[in-house]
Amino acid sequence: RENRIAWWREARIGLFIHWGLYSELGGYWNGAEVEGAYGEHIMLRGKIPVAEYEEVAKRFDPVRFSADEWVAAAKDAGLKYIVVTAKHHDGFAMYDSKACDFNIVKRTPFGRDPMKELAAACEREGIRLCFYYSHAMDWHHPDSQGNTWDYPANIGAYDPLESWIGDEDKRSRYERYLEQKAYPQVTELLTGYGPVGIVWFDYGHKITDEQGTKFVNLVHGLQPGCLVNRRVRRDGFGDYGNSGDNQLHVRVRHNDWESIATLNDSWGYKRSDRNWKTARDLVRNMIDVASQNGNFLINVGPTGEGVFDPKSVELLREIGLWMKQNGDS
Ligand code: FUL
Repeated sequence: RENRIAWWREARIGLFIHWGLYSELGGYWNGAEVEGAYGEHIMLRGKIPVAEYEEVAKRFDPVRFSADEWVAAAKDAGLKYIVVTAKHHDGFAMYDSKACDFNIVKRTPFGRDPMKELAAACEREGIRLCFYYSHAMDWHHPDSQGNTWDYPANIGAYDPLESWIGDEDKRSRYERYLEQKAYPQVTELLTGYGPVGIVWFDYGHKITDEQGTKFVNLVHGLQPGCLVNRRVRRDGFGDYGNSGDNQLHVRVRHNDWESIATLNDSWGYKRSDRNWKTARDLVRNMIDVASQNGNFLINVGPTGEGVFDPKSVELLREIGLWMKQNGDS
C-alpha cells in the first residue's frame, strides 16, 4: 500500500468529473424540472422507466467533447488527477464495454470512447486518470439494487435499513448482476485503458464484506498500483478514506483521506443549479482540508454537449491562479 499511495499523497488535489446520460437531461424530464439536488439521480427521482431512459442515448451526441481541453483545464487549475464516471448509478457505461452494450459506443450517435481519449490525453500531460464506478447500485440491470419502479422485486433495496443479506432469492439475483456486469466491467476498465490511478467505488454499505473484498482483490490483482477508496465497502476496506459528500472532514480518523466537493449543489450537470460557491470559499476549503492532511477532489459536471459550463471554467481558472501564486508548482 505504501508504494501504491505515494503519488496520491503528493498529488493533493484532483478533478472529479460526473458525466453521463443524465448530463444530456440537465435535471429536466419531459420539459419539467425533476426535484432533487443531484442531477445524476434524475432516473431515480423521476422514476424514469429503463426503456424510456434508454431512449436518451439515441440523442446523446457530445460533439464538443475534447479530452485535451478537459485535461488542460485540470492542469491549469493545478489539479493532478482526474476521477471520471465510467459508470454511475444509472448503469450507462461511458466507454466501449463488451460486458454490457448499454454504453456510449454502442447506443449513441457519438460512437466514440471518451475514456480512451481521456487516457491518451492524461498520459501525454502527466495527469493520473482514475475511474468512478458505481459497483453496488445499478438502476439499469434488473438484478441490481436501487431501481424499485421498474423492478418491484427490488423494493427495499434502496432503503438503508433493509438489506439483501438474509433473502436468498435477492441475494442470488444480486450475485448474478455482479458476475454479469460489475466484475467484468471493472476488469475491462483495468485492462483496456493503461495504468489507472484509482477505482473510485460508491455505496459500499449496500454490499457484503465478501463482495467488497472481491472488488478490492480484483483491482489489486489486475493493477497492483491502483488505489481503491474506502467506499468500496466500509471502514477498514480500501487504501484511503473519503469524506461524506461536500464534507471538510472525515468521520473516522484515517491518515489518508480525501474530501469531495461540488462547485454548486449537483455533481452531474443541472441546468437550474446556480448555487455556485465562490473561488474564495473553494480555496479556503481546500486549505482547511490540506491542514488536516486530506486530499481535495473538486467536481465539475460537463454538459450533454461535452463541455464544462462557463461558470465552472471560471472557477477552475481562479483556483489555478491562486495555485500559481501560492502552490508549489
Ligand atoms: C454519492 C452519489 O450518490 C452521488 O451521485 C455522487 O456520485 C457522489 C460523489 O457520491 O454517493
